[in-house]
Amino acid sequence: MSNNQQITISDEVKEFLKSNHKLLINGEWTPSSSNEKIEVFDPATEQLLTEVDSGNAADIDAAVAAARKALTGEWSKITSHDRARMLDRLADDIEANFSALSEIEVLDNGMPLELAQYSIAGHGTTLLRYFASWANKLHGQTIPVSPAGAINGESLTYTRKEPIGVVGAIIPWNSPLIFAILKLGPALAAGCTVILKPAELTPISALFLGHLIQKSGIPKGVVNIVTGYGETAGQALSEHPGVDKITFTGSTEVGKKIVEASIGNLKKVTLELGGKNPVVIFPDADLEKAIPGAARACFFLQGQNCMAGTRLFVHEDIYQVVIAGIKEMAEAFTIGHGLISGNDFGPLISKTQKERVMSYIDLGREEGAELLTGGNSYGDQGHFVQPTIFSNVNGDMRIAKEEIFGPVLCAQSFSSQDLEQIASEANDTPYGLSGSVWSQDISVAHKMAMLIDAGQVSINCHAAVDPAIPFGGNKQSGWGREFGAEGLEAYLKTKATTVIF
Ligand code: TAP
Repeated sequence: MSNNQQITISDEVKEFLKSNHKLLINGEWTPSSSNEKIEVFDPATEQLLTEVDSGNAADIDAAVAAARKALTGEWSKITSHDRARMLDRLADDIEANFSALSEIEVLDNGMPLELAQYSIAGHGTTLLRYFASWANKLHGQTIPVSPAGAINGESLTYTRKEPIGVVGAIIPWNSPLIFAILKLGPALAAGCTVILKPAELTPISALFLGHLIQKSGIPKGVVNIVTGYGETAGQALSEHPGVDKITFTGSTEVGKKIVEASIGNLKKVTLELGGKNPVVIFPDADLEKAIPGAARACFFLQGQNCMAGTRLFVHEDIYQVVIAGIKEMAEAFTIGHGLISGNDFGPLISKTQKERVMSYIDLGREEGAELLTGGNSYGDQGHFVQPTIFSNVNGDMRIAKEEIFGPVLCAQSFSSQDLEQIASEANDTPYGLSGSVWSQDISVAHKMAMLIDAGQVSINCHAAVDPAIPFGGNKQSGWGREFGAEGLEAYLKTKATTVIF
């Protein structure tokens, strides 16, 4: 079994990979003060792609100083219409570099090319334009009040929306470019300045974006990009007294460290964390849609997706049909390098991640779940793991509760008519990010959606994402919401002003 297929990398991307990648601080590409480098590998071939600078606490200091200065400098004087135009210009430039960015995302992360293209065009630039269109619509209210001290109640109170300040944005490796854009879009629309810390495993698209930001007209120091390790650069950013807010996407474990590190100056914190999301299929569901929907819900991005529907609950009357259909789809994926046309299932991000997923597969066998398909790594190079399905899983098993972040579906049947009982099983994890319900009965579907304890639930689809739909987790899946008006609000603070005449 070989996955040693020859790939072609465009000259433009080859040139970019060869360049000397530094940190973007105060509008200049600046070498890290440590002179240390991080090697970046293609997860499908394990070949070295490039090296980037490893930023440390001193570099974070410099980036925070630049962002603080920029916050009250030229950036604060720019009209909101011009802020919107700059974000639109950045979206234009992303579109103009669509091909190179898609290729970089595949090389860096391993996702199939079609998925990279879809995510950049369908989410990335759409997100940026969505938030650009908010930049000139941020306003407060006038409030009729009679505060103590007002003579005859003659007073006026109004509120202003002000940028929250300097934002530290720490992002994961599973959709690197989209997460960079998701943090930058609302922060810049709100008038904040940013220090972006990409994941050590996937820093390349953020650096490419840095070059586009330099051309967009956004003033120097407004966006700073510090590549580096979480324990050094990420920790320094979270602790820094000059940072007003941390917006973090990543694991629940690191999210808790961010909260602890932020206590010093009581930073505002937004957390988008892990998930272990239920997919509940009722006997009246349209199986033509539910079966492929459930397969994609789990195996999209090889399961390295916080919204992955990895816990499948199917009514016993249709359990065998649904499981057989998903198994057929899982076995039909073409595994291989994302740049080879036709491959629709890529590698996991790293050797560590592959070992972690394989250890959960071993655990599933030990816990007595029935392995229906997959269960092995794949090929002689790269971090590939076969799409894997466990049947007859029960809620006491660790594979049913813990986030695996890989292509492992844990399926179980239910016989109950009692929606509250089904929901209590579906909700029986520390997470509450996402979920889906499949039924033709609108009462059952909506009631079940209400009972699922998650930040967003989809009916007859899974993981419906749009820049306007609030997105975030309950329980240990996070704090706050991104996307939509709530996502923007997280980068604003309200000032109330009262005048007594
Ligand atoms: P993490 O290990 O949590 O890493 C996320 C980011 O935090 C990386 O940039 C990482 O740097 C940095 N980091 C690590 N330790 C840190 C520390 N002590 N202080 C500050 N920053 C630190 O997550 P991951 O493995 O990249 O991504 C997988 C996890 O992210 C999964 O749990 C998944 O569910 C979650 N995720 C959630 C969402 C949403 S929207 N809820 C979306 C995608 C992923 P390094 O790269 O150097 O480690």
